[in-house]
Amino acid sequence: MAVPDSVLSIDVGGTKMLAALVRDGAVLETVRLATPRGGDPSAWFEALFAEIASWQGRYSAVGLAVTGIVDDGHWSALNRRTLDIPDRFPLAATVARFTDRPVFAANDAQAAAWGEHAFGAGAGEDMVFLTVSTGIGGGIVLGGRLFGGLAGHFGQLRDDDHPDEALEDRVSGRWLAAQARPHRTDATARDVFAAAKAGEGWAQALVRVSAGRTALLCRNVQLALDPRRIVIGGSIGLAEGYLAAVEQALAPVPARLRPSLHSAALGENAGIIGIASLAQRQATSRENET
Ligand code: ADP
Ligand code: BMX
Repeated sequence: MAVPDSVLSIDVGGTKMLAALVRDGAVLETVRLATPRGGDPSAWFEALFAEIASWQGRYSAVGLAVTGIVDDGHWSALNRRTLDIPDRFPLAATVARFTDRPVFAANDAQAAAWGEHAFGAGAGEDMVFLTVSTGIGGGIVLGGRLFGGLAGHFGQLRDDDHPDEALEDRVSGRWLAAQARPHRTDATARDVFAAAKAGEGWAQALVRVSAGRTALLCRNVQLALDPRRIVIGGSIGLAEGYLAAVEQALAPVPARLRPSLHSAALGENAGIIGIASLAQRQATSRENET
């Protein structure tokens, strides 16, 4: 039987899980579920694999792009508010129970950085990817190399004024939703953008503050790594008006210091496309070793 050339990609964020069949940087099929945000992650994957049972036999490898840090196939949260994962959860081994294909796992934003570098707005150049989503994640690709480990976890930055609070807790979707509560009960970040578009001043002010903080982060990233491009993704980063607000906040910055910002060309698929490429590469190098 011919070996299928697609990869099963699974992206687990703090808000949503996306599963997809990906071939050569193109998404063939997708399934979306809300991230359960509680209980045993084994049950999340069991439910997800039940949902995509009909895809069995159509993929040669499995790629997992997850919020949090992955060390030797073990998954942990850096910020439990973004997603509360049991410490050193055996991610790769758990998913291997549901498939006979090789499994490769990485951080979601690092995978998305690779996707945008290879197939999207990174255009093969030195770049930093930022996702503004449930939290804030990031990935760095310099000289064609994707940095792993903690590299790019810009949402975890702290400063003197907020030593106990990660930057993402004052910028991301969770923050926008929490700040919206006095104005509208049960508001989501998406509702904030809808209200801003409808001309509501409180919502416009929240988007401006969040975008201003993202702009400052981009300015600092530029000084640290001097990438040719900073690519912005995530549902907040891609929401109407957000990138323009970040650009506006950067307008007074001297030209030599100002980053070149681009919207993620792969949109919400950056992570699943990136992890497919990384998983395929890993599977091929293992085959060559044997
Ligand atoms: P994840 O963090 O799971 O990767 P997202 O990138 O979709 O997922 O980010 C989730 C955050 O984005 C949530 O705060 C959600 O309310 C918000 N969000 C989702 N869709 C939109 C939208 N169309 N416009 C603005 N915000 C959105
Ligand atoms: C947090 C951190 C990162 C992740 C980023 C974006 C956890 C659980 N996650 O900074 O590893 O890349 O959020 O994640 O500590 P998302 O869910 O917002 O896409």
